[in-house]
Amino acid sequence: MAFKERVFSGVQPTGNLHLGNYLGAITKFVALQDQYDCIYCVVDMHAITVWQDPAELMHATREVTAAYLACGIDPTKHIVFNQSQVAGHAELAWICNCVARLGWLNRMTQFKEKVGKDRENVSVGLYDYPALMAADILVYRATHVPVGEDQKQHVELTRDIATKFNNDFGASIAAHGYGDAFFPLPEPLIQGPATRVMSLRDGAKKMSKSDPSDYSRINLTDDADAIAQKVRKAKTDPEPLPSEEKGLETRPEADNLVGIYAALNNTSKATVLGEFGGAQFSTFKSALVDLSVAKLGPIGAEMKKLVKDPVYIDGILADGSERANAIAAETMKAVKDIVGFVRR
Ligand code: AQP
Repeated sequence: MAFKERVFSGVQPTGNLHLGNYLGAITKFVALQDQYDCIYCVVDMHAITVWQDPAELMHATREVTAAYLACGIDPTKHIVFNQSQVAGHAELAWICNCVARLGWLNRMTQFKEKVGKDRENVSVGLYDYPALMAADILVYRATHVPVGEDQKQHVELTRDIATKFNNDFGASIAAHGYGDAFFPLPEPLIQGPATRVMSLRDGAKKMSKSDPSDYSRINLTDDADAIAQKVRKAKTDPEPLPSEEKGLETRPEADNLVGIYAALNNTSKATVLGEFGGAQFSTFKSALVDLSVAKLGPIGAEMKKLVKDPVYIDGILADGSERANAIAAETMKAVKDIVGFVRR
């Protein structure tokens, strides 16, 4: 069955939006606007799977919205909203819970990495995060999901849930006139030289909002001085840059910085090495500072301006939520019929 092409993705309002979120996700969101109908969500229900201070959660929700706008997402042509304003996410998550198998969730590496040895004390919500993410995508019957590499497994789980729903309820789906499949199998869109941006302090660790060291990441709201300091202090090795990509294979920190440069400059690692091969890190880092400040400076400034106007931001989220809800409510009506829930 052919599905209408639609993009869905989201970012958690958990503070410290960073270069990884920007290069791995938000730049992709912006680029896809020309080709698809896009729905971009601030996933505040995902955020509370770990404790969030309520006032900070509200601020962070507005800040992620400001980042979307400052990076160039058009909320009039597309949909920008926060998850908790559309009840369909939670409603469909329950159905996804009942379709997903425990063994599938037990395999999720992000959960294992996040909880470490503290498994008994984390929230049930954190464990169930991927089922809610499946609902986020499926409630819009989205076909494409731009994400960083770390979310690939969750999109694959979404495909498994969609497949099992389509199979389990196949007869009911056909009887209600939806053909042989109600949910599309969404494609993860993970491309380019910075799908997994690493910590500036440790080339083996993902750049992350929750890293205790602020020097591990470049935040979207960092000013030019902070960006320069962080790039200059970024861990490297004593060798000059190689001229070929192969030379980066055993040098994770160098590989990361070259990938960041390439992504910010919209080019490939090979092109960057063509220019900087043989150069010392001091030369390359100066160029990276200039490029980062040129690209991120205007975004940070616009974000700071936008968050000063919460009424404007809340208006964008309210309008987006209304339009998102119209789509989600249609899906939920159909899902209830398919599952066999009596409804008004
Ligand atoms: N380091 C990264 N490189 C590339 N993409 C990344 N993303 C996150 N980190 C990187 C992508 O950004 C989008 C939004 O992420 P999120 O906020 O929903 O969740 P996250 O992956 O848990 O982000 P963090 O920063 O890593 O938070 P913590 O510290 O809580 O673990 C997603 O598409 C993600 O792939």
